Formats: sequence, structure tokens, C-alpha cells
Amino acid sequence: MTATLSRASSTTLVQRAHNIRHHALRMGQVQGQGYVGQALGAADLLAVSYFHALNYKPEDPEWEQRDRFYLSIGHYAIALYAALIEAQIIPLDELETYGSDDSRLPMSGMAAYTPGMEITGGSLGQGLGIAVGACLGLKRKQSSSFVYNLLSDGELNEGSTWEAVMSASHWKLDNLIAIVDINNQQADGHSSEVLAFEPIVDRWQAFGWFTQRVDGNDLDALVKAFDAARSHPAAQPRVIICDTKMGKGVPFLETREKTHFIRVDEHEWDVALNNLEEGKTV
Ligand SMILES: Cc1ncc(C[n+]2csc(CCOP(=O)(O)OP(=O)(O)O)c2C)c(N)n1
Ligand SMILES: [Mg+2]
Repeated sequence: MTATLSRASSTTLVQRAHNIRHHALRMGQVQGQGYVGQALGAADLLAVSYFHALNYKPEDPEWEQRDRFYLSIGHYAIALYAALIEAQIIPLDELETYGSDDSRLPMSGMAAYTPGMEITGGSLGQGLGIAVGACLGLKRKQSSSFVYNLLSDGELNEGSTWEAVMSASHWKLDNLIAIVDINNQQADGHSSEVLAFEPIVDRWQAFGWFTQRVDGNDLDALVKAFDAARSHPAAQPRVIICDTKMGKGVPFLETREKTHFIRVDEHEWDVALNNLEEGKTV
């Protein structure tokens, strides 16, 4: 949002994160399935992105001076749609079209279809490289916009991610803020077992990034980390490594073993929505 709304109190952020989770569950209910666990896990970092950190104008998603939010991970589209709905870039009633023919909200995100969606991600490991290119372009235009790139722990398996990590520090991209969603899940099991990624902080630091690691479901910690990333004085790219919980806010999804793609019985969507309401802290 523009500067006025970017200073939202953390109570407001709690409400925003709750609403993002609610929108995602409603979209899941419309289709009976989806990558809902990721949306529930990433709702807090999306709330802080869209209601604390990013400068943008909901009525003009292509405003030249906006900060960019690049979603690497096409299958997280439902999470981004939920944030864009909450940010009023996408109308609320459009969530009812999620995943249907001719919808602007396809199950796998397509930038050309959806207002506020900056890039099309699908093939893992492309987003950070695209963000590096955008940061170089913005610097040439002497723009003061930031580029945020949300990538998943599964994308740490991709060599292209590490090429981008290396080039971002080579080019001293202080307008780049990467956010890594460490939910320790991917399609084939736990990320740490598929391909070990620790010590993840040391690795990013070794590549020349200003590196922070936070509980990605702690709004206060996220606010501090996003502020520090933005105001960090050195000419280097910044990364916020966020440990999140898949399914956060819905106990039976939090404890589920395989949550990469969720199908639940029809009545369970209402159970999930009720659980979310019951756990509401404001
Ligand atoms: C280059 C590439 N390889 C494989 C896939 C297939 N794929 C889609 S999602 C996924 C899991 C990725 O891990 P992550 O994003 O951490 O999964 P999540 O946390 O959402 O479970 C894989 C391997 C892909 N989209 N792109
Ligand atoms: Mg993951």
C-alpha cells in the first residue's frame, strides 16, 4: 500500500493474516482442493509484505514506482491471490471463480491473467533470477523501488537459484529482498531429507547477502526483519529466511503428514473455516 497504510499496527496485521487465511480456505472450498497448506503457512509473511512493507496503489497495480512482489512458486498462487484480494487489487467476490475456466485466478498462477501478479512461476528456481534482472533494470532507471521475491525451500534445490544468489551480490543489489519460505515440505517429502539445506544462514551469508532468520509465523518478528532488510545500509542484497508451519491456523492441517497438495472431504472445509475462527486472536 502507499505509505499511510504501510505503517499498520500489528493488531491490524493479525486481522490481515487471518483474512488472507480465510480467503485461501474459501478458494480451496470452491475447488475442493488446492495448495492451501502453503497459503496458511505464508499468510503472516504475506500480511507483512502487503500491509507493512510494500509500496503500491491497489487501484493501479502497474504504478511505475511500486515495489514489486515476485512469486517464484507458481503453485503458491492461491496464497498470492488471497493477499491480492485482501489488498483490494482483486475483488473479493472473484475468489468464487478460483480455478474455473476463464477465471483470472487459475490454480497455477499466470501473470498475464491476474492483476498484481508480476511474474509467472511454475518451473522452480526461476524467480530469483528474474528478480535480479528487474533490480538491475530499476537501478538503471534510478528507481527507488524494491523487488521482493518469495521463494520456497524446494527452490533451494535448483542450481539456478544459487546462480541468482551469486549474481545479486556481485551486482550489489541493495534493492532486492528475498523471502525464503522454509516450511520443510515439498512434493517428495521433507525438504531437509530431499536435499539438506542447512546451514542455510551461513550459506546465504557466504554468498554476500545480509541475512536474517525469523519465525515466519511471528508477525512482530517479521515486521522487525522486513524493516531491517529495507533499511540495511550496506550495498548488498537482503534475505529473510522464514520458518513457517504448513496449514498454520487449522490444527488438523498443521498435523497432517502430507500437505503439499490438499484434498479434504467437502464438510471438512467448513470445519477448517470454523477452526480458523476459533483460533482467531483478535
Ligand atoms: C524445475 C522444477 N522441477 C520440479 C517441479 C515439480 N514440482 C512442483 S512443486 C514441487 C515441490 C517444490 O518444493 P516446495 O515449493 O518447497 O513445495 P511446498 O513447500 O509447496 O510443498 C516440485 C518438485 C517444478 N515445478 N519445477
Ligand atoms: Mg516447501
